[in-house]
Amino acid sequence: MANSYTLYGRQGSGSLVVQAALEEIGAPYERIWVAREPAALARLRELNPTGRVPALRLPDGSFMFESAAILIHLAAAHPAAHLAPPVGTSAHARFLQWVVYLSANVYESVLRIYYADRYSTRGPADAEPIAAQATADYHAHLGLISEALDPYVLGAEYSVADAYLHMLAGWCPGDRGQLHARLPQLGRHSALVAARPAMLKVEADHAA
Ligand SMILES: N[C@@H](CCC(=O)N[C@@H](CS)C(=O)NCC(=O)O)C(=O)O
Repeated sequence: MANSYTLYGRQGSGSLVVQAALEEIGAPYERIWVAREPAALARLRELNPTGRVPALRLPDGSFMFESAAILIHLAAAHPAAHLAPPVGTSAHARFLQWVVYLSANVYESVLRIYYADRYSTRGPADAEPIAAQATADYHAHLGLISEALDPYVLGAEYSVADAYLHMLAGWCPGDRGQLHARLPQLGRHSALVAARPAMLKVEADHAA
């Protein structure tokens, strides 16, 4: 589709938050699920050399990857959607802080949990302790950002950082109820974000 976005993703992957942002914006977009076959991965690498999702084709035909960068770009490109505070304000500085925090810490630890065998030259032999440390890190990172919730990451105003946190906290290994019992403000946050029409639509698409 010319003049619209094309989102490359997979069900249950980090493309969920980008899709939620596109829905909030109301921008036309095509959503493509990338298969795991070698040919599909080779095609993905032509667009995104990391071979990962999400990747986004912009309306001018260029491509970008890295979920945090995509979210920051979409919020800046569509200010009327109010997905971030105005650029240059101290509220925007805090927005950048938390989006980068989520990417560099929460997303990073969740990848160590689910791809633990990639983090040692011994492969699966070390996966168990690597995943255990990653799980501890993930909970510590979620605990830190939960301290900021009031009820959203930036206070009273929703931003796309909230959708990012909601997605990443939803990937909690084990019982999410226990996570929310330990971090009740995170449980309240999750309920608020999950009830947004854009998130309801996109979570249903990812669960279908
Ligand atoms: N730093 C990247 C991480 C993307 C990433 O690792 N995505 C996962 C899915 S959530 C993926 O593509 N995994 C497939 C693989 O690594 O083989 C981002 O934030 O976009």
